[in-house]
Amino acid sequence: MPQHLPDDAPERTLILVKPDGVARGLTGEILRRIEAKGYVLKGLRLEVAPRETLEQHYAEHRGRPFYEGLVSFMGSGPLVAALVEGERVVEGMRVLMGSTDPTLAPAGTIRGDLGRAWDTPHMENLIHGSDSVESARREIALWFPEAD
Ligand code: IDP
Ligand code: MG
Repeated sequence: MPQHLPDDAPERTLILVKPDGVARGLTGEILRRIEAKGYVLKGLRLEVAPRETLEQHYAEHRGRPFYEGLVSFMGSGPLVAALVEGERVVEGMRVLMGSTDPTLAPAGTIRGDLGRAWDTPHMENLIHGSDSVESARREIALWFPEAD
């Protein structure tokens, strides 16, 4: 939680509709599911992300075999960055998204219903969501510094 917000401020998470989601015209469907769940959009931006932002965003994956492909894919077209708020929204969004591999993500989830494997070394799975409150804090500072 940003320093100036009280401890009981609503939980927030950083969501990205990845370039595959935007290119496939699924931005509306993905945001619809987030809003239908009852979470609230507090920030929303369409952009081609600078490589430096993507390198910072995925710093934990540097050195992995899929890292270069992942970073270049994430910069290959516009993505949508969303600041999303709600009670237990970090873990709630992870459930709504489904597991990382879209082939194995359960039906009913964003990745399970809308994603599939393609012939790429990286995984195209439509959406990013912060994996912990701590990661959310770091990622919100990166993507929405004005809201931090
Ligand atoms: P997450 O997006 O479900 O949190 P992470 O493990 O944080 O998954 O990985 C970040 C992203 O890197 C994934 O969403 C996916 O696009 C890609 N990725 C993760 N693991 C692999 C892999 O083993 N092969 C290819 N791409 C991967
Ligand atoms: Mg992750």
